[in-house]
Amino acid sequence: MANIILLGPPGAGKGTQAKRLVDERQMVQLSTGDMLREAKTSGTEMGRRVAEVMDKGQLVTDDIVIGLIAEKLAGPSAGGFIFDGFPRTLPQADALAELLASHGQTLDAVIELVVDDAALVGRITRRAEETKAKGQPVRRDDTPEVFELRLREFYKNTAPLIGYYWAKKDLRQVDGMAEMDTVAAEIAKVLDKA
Ligand code: B4P
Repeated sequence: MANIILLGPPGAGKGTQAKRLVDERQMVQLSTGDMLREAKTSGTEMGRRVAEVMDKGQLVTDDIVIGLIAEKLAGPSAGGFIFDGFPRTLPQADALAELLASHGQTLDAVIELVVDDAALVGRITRRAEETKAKGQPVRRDDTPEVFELRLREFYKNTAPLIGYYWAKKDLRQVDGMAEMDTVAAEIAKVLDKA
């Protein structure tokens, strides 16, 4: 059993790889993006505030996101937790360390998916086009304009976590530019050593 973080810019493939780990290793995916999208549709005051922030490409406040994760950590962890899109700020990283310790758990690896900016924009544009072609609602933050802001938030608030986990010797880098199966195989190698 291993608890891991998938770290990387928006569109790096965190959600894509987390879903494979759920199927292949019975791990539990904790995606703050999915939790927040669910909150958006809840019709509550919190959901309305979350929608406003996400649709502008900004980060939701730490207290809301940490609260969502704290609730899930009390549940079953099966093959281990995959933190997908969490933490995204240094206070979130500190909160995660405390939460794991309070449940007698450890963090086994932080996997950074490395993808260049041009490829990220291409993926998000493609996702929006494919979703539209299927007649499904397109994510409001999957426009080139909002994506630009999400990327800026990443470099400002989330990229410092790379150095933070590097210093703790937890960071493992995986080439996220490769095909999905190749990325999955590289992640599997990290997990097998964790
Ligand atoms: P998220 O839901 O986490 O989403 P994401 O950044 O878009 O990306 P992900 O990396 O999961 O990309 P995916 O696999 O889908 O965040 C959305 C928003 O929620 C944030 O902007 C923020 O507002 C809020 N939020 C979430 N967590 C928060 C937190 N902790 N604190 C504060 N706010 C928070 O892949 C994208 C596309 O690429 C897909 O179409 C996929 O098919 C394709 N793809 C994936 N891997 C590929 C590969 N190897 N090659 C080619 N294409 C690939």
